[in-house]
Amino acid sequence: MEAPKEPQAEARRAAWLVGGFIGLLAAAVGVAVGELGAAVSVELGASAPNAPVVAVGQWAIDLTPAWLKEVAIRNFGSHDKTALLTGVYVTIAVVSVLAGVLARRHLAAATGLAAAFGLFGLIAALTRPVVGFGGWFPALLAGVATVVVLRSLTVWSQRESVFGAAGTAGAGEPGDREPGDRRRFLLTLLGTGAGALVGGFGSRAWLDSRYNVAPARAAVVLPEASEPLPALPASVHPNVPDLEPFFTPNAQFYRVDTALTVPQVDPRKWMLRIHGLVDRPFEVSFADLLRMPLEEHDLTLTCVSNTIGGPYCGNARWLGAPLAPLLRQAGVRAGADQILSTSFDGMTIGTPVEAVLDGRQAMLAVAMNGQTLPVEHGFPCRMLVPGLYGYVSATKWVVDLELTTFAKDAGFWVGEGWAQQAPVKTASRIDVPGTGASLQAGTVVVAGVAWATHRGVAGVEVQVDKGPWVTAELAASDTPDTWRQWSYAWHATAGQHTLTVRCTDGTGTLQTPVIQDTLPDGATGYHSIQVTIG
Ligand SMILES: Nc1nc2c(c(=O)[nH]1)N[C@H]1C(S)=C(S)[C@@H](COP(=O)(O)O)O[C@H]1N2
Ligand SMILES: [Mo]
Repeated sequence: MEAPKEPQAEARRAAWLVGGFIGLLAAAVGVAVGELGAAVSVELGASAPNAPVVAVGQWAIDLTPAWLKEVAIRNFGSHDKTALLTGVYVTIAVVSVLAGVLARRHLAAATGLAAAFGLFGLIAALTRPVVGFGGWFPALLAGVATVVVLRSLTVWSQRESVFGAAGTAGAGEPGDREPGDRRRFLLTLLGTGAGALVGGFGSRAWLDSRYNVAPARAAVVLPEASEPLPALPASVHPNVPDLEPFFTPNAQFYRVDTALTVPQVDPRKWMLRIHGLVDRPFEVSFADLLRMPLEEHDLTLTCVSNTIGGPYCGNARWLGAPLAPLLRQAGVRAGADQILSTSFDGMTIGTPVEAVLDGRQAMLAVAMNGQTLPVEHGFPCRMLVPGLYGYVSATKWVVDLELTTFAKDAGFWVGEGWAQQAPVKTASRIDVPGTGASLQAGTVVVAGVAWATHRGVAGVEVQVDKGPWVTAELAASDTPDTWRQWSYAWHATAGQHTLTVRCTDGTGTLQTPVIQDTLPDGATGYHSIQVTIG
């Protein structure tokens, strides 16, 4: 009774092994052909090529509910995109192994599964905000390639001469089959795998080099501002070790967006359209923009997803064209209460017209801290409006400004449950020492930043345990649109201590202690840290 089981079990194992491997191989070919398709579509002139894997990942981002996106941003930080793509690849691998095994018994069903997966990629590509040849063509190609490889390798592997009709691989009698046929089959598997690797990575590399605006960005000659700002006095920064600089270096500046791959916008083709409820719609090219009188402005940018004490806040010196004169040139009609901006990658952001026209320095920025706008931060051009969270004002890779009404369409984030109007809330943060630090008794310098963008910061106070609030020393103020750094020399005594910070904005309003989550319009509450003094 026992003996016949053995070959059967072995056959099953072989079926899983061979089937699973064929499935994986078919998927690898599909992914590689998708990359190749994206590369070819760029050569054929597509402006927004999207390998199907990226389209699926991007689609997943768009489908993710706001709260989950929040969790992802918090837990993965800027690695969220890598994590997501890894998830897509792992899913593809698992499904393809299953399809490969299934194919050995039910080829039609497995074909259906592979086709459905390909269709999924196609739908993901077709529902992107920017749909074009570069989206559907690679997905279609990938789906077809997967199905063809899965079917042909499965059928071939089941030939008597390769692994036998029932998939009985292994030790069989050598006389049964032609060893040459099996060798040819194994070589084909190997060749297909190698081809997928070389083709996939090669296409990706080709795509990255062809579809890459780094050289165009490097070639931009930035004009001077009409009235360049002076260098700031050293007194804007308390000289405390480990406290970040007053201006956040571009490489350290936080990044929050829904773009899985950084949009590559060719400045020679870039056009900004200003239209909608205006008397005189017009378009500006990048060259036009650089010829306008540009201004410099120091501005702190914050994300509504920033939790209390969180890192999604940065300060930079921006250079750009003031936005208000452009709106006046277009002639905003009565009733238009919103600028609905659209980015190259299809993001829509709604900004109150009033905020842009009330005298604050809203701008179309082209440079950040003296460098051409980094690609991740919106090259060639992004919008900035002092005093508003990024999701209602700071459109990166902006290509379109439509004057409209909030009642008609309030843009992407509002559809996700975030508030329509979102002025930056007053916040303060202890950066030094870090929470959990162990320090010596004596003078401990506590320092950090506080912001109440566009209202300015008038005071910062620190509290030790349940003690009285004591005034911290404020560094010099730049403008009300920037954060303000502060420090406090604390006479630390032995034991565990909690330090808390709060600030008062330029209108004299104290930061609220009420704890509120980031959804729907920004977190509130005081930031605290714990330290041990020895
Ligand atoms: N095109 C585009 N622009 C965008 C976003 C986006 O997802 N896509 N995110 C916005 C949000 S939520 C913020 S906080 C800022 C962040 O800008 P940064 O990445 O340069 O720091 O960009 C805004 N502009
Ligand atoms: Mo944001």
